[in-house]
Amino acid sequence: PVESTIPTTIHRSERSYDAIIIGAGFSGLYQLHKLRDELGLNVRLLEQGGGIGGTWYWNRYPGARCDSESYYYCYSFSKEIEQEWEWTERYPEHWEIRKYLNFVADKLDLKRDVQLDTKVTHARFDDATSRWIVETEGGETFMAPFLITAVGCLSTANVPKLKGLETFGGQWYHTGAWPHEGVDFTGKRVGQIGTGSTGIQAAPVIAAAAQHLTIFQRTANYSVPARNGPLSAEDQRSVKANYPEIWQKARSGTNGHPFDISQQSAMSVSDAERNVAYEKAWQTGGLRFRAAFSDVLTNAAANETASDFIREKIREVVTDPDVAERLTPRDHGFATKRPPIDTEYFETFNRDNVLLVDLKTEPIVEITKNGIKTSAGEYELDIIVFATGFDALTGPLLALNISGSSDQPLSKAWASGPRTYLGLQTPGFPNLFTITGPGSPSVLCNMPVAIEQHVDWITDCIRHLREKDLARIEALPDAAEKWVEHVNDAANATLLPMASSSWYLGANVPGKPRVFMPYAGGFARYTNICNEVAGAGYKGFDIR
Ligand code: N01
Repeated sequence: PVESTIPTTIHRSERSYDAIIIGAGFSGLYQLHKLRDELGLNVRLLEQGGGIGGTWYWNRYPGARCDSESYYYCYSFSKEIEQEWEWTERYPEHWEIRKYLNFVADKLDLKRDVQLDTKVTHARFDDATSRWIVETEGGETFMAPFLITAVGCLSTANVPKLKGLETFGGQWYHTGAWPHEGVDFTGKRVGQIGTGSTGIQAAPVIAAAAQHLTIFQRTANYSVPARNGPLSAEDQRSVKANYPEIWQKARSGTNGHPFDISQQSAMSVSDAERNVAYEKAWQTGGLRFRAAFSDVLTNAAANETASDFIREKIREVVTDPDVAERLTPRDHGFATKRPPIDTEYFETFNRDNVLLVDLKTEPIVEITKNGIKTSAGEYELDIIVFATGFDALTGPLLALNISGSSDQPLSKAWASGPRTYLGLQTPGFPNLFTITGPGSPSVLCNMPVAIEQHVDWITDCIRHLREKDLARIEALPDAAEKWVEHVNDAANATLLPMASSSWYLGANVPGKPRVFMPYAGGFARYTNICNEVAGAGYKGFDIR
């Protein structure tokens, strides 16, 4: 079995810890290892799910696999783990990532300090004792001077509030909370809402299994072929022999991926040369398509060349020109929203059992007992799949009901958008660290690389405090103010804020403040800033 048993005996009397971590995905597990095994702290990791894996515990929808390549969607901190573990495919499927995280957790004996099925409902900083008091749905209370959230950026499912959903006579599922036993689509009429990275992965697999699939698309999306496939023994050997260079390259670039970004502007070459470069990148497949030219994400004209190349590919692949046109994105540039990668997504629309409904021309009016009713008519369905994304970045943190010094709620501190210093801390919330928090590279980076940098920084910071016999660290308002400004400037130096329906901006959740949340200034630059801050005695933080 993928998930091995975790001891359920908890020392119920022992409620005080040196640190509490929330979340048992890539972040939380590594943070536990560092604090417990390197600093010797007494740590409790609380996890809502019934197993470890974080996002990969929940996301088991058909076709769910990582868009980063397996050989670098993993930890780099242990040579032993790196050499022992074998990935089977270029892009790992969800079960293989869970298996990997279980392998790591068993190897490091982490599970004894992980408490599963434990949903945190409140976390409050007690000024009198300088401790975090964490409460759970089960009525337990935990205390520790340090609280570290490792709750991920895309873990709060966004199920749109559609009129009549409760009247639907069939089954409905959100991809981010997929039933562990799977869903049998055989003979079923399925409706899928959403064509982001998730929907684009799921649609071809659902179409192959279901009697019929209707895809409800609000915003047409670009996608590049993933070109997934098994890894050969030679691939494995070569990666394992080259890990030091791979990690060095991943950390020294803008996005934590170990591939080179072309130094050439898309505008500096002839149309023919440009097409050759895009075609080569298209054949290679995957997220590295963005790296075909240096300025795809910074120069609108350059971006348009990439967008046009993909639009042409859609027209080549999709046989019905009307369907091809409706699938062609025109309201945003390629990769200004997180670019999906796919296995036969556009080809899926050539199947006889697949129908595209364009919600821009016929919006959803309501969900009925029998299916989905748009302004043009009713589509009868047995199953509805919501591939409608997440309340990204801030959602998982706000869901914890955190209140800081003087009982200030995080929801109030972030009422007009997240305000952090380095994405690591928020003024008024002493000793609270947010791994891959808003204002850090997080989702614009290969996640494990971003996570390791944050965890290493937090660990060094806590070590520093303990060595100096200091009890409290808190981001200064001024430093956070300047950081938020810098995050905005970094975003505005790119084309990223221009995609008006992007979850980077919070635009997918009605009522959410429109603020560009991740740090777009580049991973290497960000790391240097964090190191400088620490090197200068934690400049911008109040430490006492
Ligand atoms: O979510 P999304 P996702 N009515 O928000 C539509 C990561 N990820 O789960 O664009 C109708 O991107 C919405 O339409 P619009 C990755 O970072 C990683 O696909 O807002 N439609 C959109 O089409 C990714 O970016 C991997 O107009 C509605 C879709 O639903 C992130 O997760 C795999 C709607 C949501 O797209 C999120 O991806 C998958 C409504 N009311 C995901 N509300 C791997 O690396 C929303 N939509 C494995």
